[in-house]
Amino acid sequence: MKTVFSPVQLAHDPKHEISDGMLKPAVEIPSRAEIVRARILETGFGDVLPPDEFGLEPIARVHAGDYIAFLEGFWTRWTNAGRSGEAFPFVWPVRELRTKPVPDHIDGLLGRYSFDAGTPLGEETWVAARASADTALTAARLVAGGDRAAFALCRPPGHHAHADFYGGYCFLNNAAIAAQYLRDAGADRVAVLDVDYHHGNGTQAIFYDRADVLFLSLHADPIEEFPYFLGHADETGEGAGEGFNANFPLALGTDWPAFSRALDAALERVAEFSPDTLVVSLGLDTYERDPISKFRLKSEEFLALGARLEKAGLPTVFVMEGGYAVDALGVNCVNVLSGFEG
Ligand code: SP5
Ligand code: ZN
Repeated sequence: MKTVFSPVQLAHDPKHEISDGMLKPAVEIPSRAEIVRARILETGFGDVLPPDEFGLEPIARVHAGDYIAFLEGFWTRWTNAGRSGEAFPFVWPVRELRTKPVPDHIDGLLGRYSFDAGTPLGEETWVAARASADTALTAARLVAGGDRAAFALCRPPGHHAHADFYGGYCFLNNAAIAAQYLRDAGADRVAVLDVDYHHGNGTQAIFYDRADVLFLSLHADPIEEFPYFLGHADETGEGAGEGFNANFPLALGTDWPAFSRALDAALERVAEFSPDTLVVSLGLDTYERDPISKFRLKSEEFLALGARLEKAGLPTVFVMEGGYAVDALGVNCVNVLSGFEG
């Protein structure tokens, strides 16, 4: 299968994140994408193509206009406010506070359009996030055009980004943008299966009231893991979307046997839904040595994950999400893709 990747995605190069109550070295870093690309080339897995430019229209099918304008204009406003270096929010419109009117002040804007303080926003974030969305869109176009599968080597990742706020290292929801693109290109039903260690809160929220996009997520139980406030098993969709959202929260320490049982259950739901296309939010942070995560998948087991996804028998768009054990990320990611190819 083809891989899509743009070096523009490397421009987002954060130095720090706020985690464990302090400024720590950032983990969502450019070398993540570089090591995956290197592994694809070294194993001769397939061609690596640059993305096409889709403009803002397919992004605006998923994200709010004011949020897109915020991201686009952020760096100018930040520097005009006399700030430099990467930005972090520290105040949010939770519960009784108001989301409207949107504040003029840069710190109010940051809080309005984010949900965590763990996601550095810098000068090059917007250009890299757009390239990452173009990467997902190009992979979706390949599959819409008849390729059995394609791999979008996205970075920054996307699945934590909601329609109008960022967080969890994510700014534009690449998988959601790809799923909506597939719908607009003629697919009647699209399933998004998220196998990242963390719940795909953004993707869930974007499609929560819709019956045309089934969202399923396997992840660490939010009662004890980020994003904490979404991802429980009783979230099944609302309105027309009732029954079209499925969460599989798993215990910390989950290994491949337990993970693969949940995967089988999720894929059974996918089969009942009978989608035209499958989008896989491919996080590799379920790996046993991931520095921020607590599942126990081994490198060879990612081959089995890919093989199991192939058995669904669907045209498949792989969209990279998390995975922070950089040394092993290339092997683990390409193991999923080559397990799929068999
Ligand atoms: C795309 C994705 O995987 N985003 C994950 C965002 C997680 N952000 C919170 C990280 C908290 C890390 N806590 C580290 C504990 C080990 N010292
Ligand atoms: Zn993750």
